[in-house]
Amino acid sequence: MLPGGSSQARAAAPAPFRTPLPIPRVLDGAKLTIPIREAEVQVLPGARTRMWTYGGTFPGPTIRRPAGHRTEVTFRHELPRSAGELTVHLHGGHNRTQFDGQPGGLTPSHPRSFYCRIPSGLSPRSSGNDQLIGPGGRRTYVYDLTEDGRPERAAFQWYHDHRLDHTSRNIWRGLAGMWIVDDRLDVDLPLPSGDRDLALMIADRSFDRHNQLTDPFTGLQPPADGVNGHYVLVNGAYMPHHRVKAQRYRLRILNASQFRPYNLQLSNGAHFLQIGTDSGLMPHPVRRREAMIGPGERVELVVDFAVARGERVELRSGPRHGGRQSKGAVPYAGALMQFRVDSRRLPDRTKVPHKLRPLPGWAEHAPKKPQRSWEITVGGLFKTTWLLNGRTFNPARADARPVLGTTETWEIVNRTGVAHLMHMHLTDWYLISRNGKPPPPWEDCLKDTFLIHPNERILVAGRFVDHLGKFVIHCHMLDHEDHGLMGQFQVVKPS
Ligand SMILES: [Cu+2]
Repeated sequence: MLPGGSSQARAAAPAPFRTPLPIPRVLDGAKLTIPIREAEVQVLPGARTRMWTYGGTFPGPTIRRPAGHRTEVTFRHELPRSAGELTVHLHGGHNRTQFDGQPGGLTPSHPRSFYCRIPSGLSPRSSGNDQLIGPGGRRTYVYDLTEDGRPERAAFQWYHDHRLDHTSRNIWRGLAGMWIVDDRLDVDLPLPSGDRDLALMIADRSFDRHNQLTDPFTGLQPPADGVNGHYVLVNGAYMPHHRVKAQRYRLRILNASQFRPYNLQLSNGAHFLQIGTDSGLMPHPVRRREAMIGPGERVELVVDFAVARGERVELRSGPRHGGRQSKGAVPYAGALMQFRVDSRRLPDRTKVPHKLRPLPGWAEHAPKKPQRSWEITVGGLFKTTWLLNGRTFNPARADARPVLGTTETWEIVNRTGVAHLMHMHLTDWYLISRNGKPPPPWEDCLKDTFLIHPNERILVAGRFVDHLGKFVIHCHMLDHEDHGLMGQFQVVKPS
């Protein structure tokens, strides 16, 4: 049986491009409260889908804030008790450890971990359980949106659940939303803005014939534990359409899927300019015809619809031209959504400057030799798990101790037959090399999530500033992260 519950009666495929693209409401206040609650969400035509939501919608509200402006978000856990404890991670943020959405450990409602060897009897502090949100409870996360004492880089980030063993299930049920950080440099560039700045969350899901989400998570075991949904949704709708003017648009695109990568292309074969990655603007735009994003990754593209006046253009995902097609890195093939381009000719005062945001000095001067190595394997006799340096996740253990104020270069090696997407919390990372070769221009910049093919070895550098404490490093294929592929580093004071 294919993951995704193909043994169950499946929802019939709706006609494509009927539904208008949903635009999640934008919250821009300094103090926000978001209930985490069940809601009936119109995903497919017909019956609504019962989901777990941030604030009643899927995706949750988009939070948009200026860099350097302290932001407090109170999440209230109003889901049924059976959901257990929750935790919220702002992916891409330079968060303090206590506001980073730690996965936590074992609790009375989650007394055993099937895949992770977690000692019993850990204190609430060492397990991170003191930072979880219990049913009926609430927690206020404080985000400074700063890095090294200054406003952080503008970037397209997202927030989602990160609970031990249940991240994949919790996000599948709906716990994901987008987050945009703006800053002066980005806002002052003559890039498309306002309703020509579109944030798109791509996520696949499977539904039964009553339009309810399937539960594809039982019985999955590494290395065959990647869940693919039958329907690819954009902002929570199946193959929506969006009316655009014949002008340039900035598309911020997030892959919030469990396992599936998308190789983004336009159906008219047009080029676009990639201007950003996970970590915001790149040093220079890169002209491309396709851009691959795996789970957790983001790209920002400027598409000029003036060349397609009066036409319909699909954003689609298709085969890669070049690049490896390893297991886990084979992109979805098909349309994602449709743009209906207005036929009127319009002036366009936007442009994409050749210089966007320079690389920070630390990235160019990072050590070329790795101080730390992380090796991904799969193992086990009776039950297989993913392993990072031979071990599964234990919230009380940290496997690296970078010193505050330093830059470290890390090696990550994939010794499995499946591609992985490694994500390191706390800071932005600079990709130095893949298998000893310098990266292509669209990876020669800062990012926070990295595709690593089987038998590939990457070198990445990160700078540890502002925050002491424990942070996780894990695969962003959500079932992999739930099934052992997660470790921790602890930022320590200089001795
Ligand atoms: Cu993985």
